[in-house]
Amino acid sequence: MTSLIGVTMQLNDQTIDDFARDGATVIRGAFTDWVETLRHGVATNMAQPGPDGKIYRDEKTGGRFLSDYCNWQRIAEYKFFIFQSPVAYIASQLMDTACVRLFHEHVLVKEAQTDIATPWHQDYPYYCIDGNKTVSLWIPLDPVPRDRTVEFVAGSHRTGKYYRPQRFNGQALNENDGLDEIPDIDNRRGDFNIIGWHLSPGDAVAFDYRTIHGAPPNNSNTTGRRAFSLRLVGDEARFRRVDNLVTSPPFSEVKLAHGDPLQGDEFPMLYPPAANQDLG
Ligand SMILES: O=C(O)CCC(=O)C(=O)O
Repeated sequence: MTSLIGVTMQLNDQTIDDFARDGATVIRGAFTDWVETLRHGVATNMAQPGPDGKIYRDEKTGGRFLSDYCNWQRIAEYKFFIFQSPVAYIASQLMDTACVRLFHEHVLVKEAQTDIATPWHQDYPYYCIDGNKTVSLWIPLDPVPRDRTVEFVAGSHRTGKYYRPQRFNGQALNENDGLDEIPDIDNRRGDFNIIGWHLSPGDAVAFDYRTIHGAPPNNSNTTGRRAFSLRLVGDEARFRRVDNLVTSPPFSEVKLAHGDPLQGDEFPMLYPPAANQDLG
């Protein structure tokens, strides 16, 4: 499978500036044509979660929160989207990079009546990479009103501060990582510049891996909240492996050493298209 040369979508300067300043921005209608494809992929993913997939349950209603990642090589629709949509070109503009590489995809589904919040966190300290050029594109596959959408602390990507990663059930990923716990943002919302947007299926929210973000429960009685979140990196991304520290995703099979440029089958080059690998 190769990228279509010329699959492009030009962002306006305001969007790029907002991303640089706030560490998060919204891109309306970027992937409307891809919603059905991604919904099919997510249905397969829900039916057959991968080895790292986690399902959290709302004990009262039975509503499920599925969090799963690194399935793009086995789910054809994810692969098709990653290689054929304008997503990598959009990422190159946001990160201002000549090259865009795949890190992984992460799928987060909150069924209707799932009273489970996604805790505030930064993605960067969970990851096995170093690099300043990073972007996730969080693409909702259902309508998401403002009070159920993913939210961001504007500017938190520029502080140089990283907080202790915790699993979505509240357990620390690594007890002794030397990092501080994230502040209690929910009880001090007025102290932070919190931004977020109501979204339609196929919109995208782009954010830097360092930006603090979280998401409320899905308290809708009828509508699920499916999201496909694609993690991309730009030039200079390097593999980071710190002894005795667990990362998420674990990428335990990857043969790279600490400090190696990110490369290999798990992390294909997506942009420019000519540099794209043929993954058959
Ligand atoms: O979808 C969610 O609930 C949270 C999204 C998130 O944390 C992410 O994409 O990094």
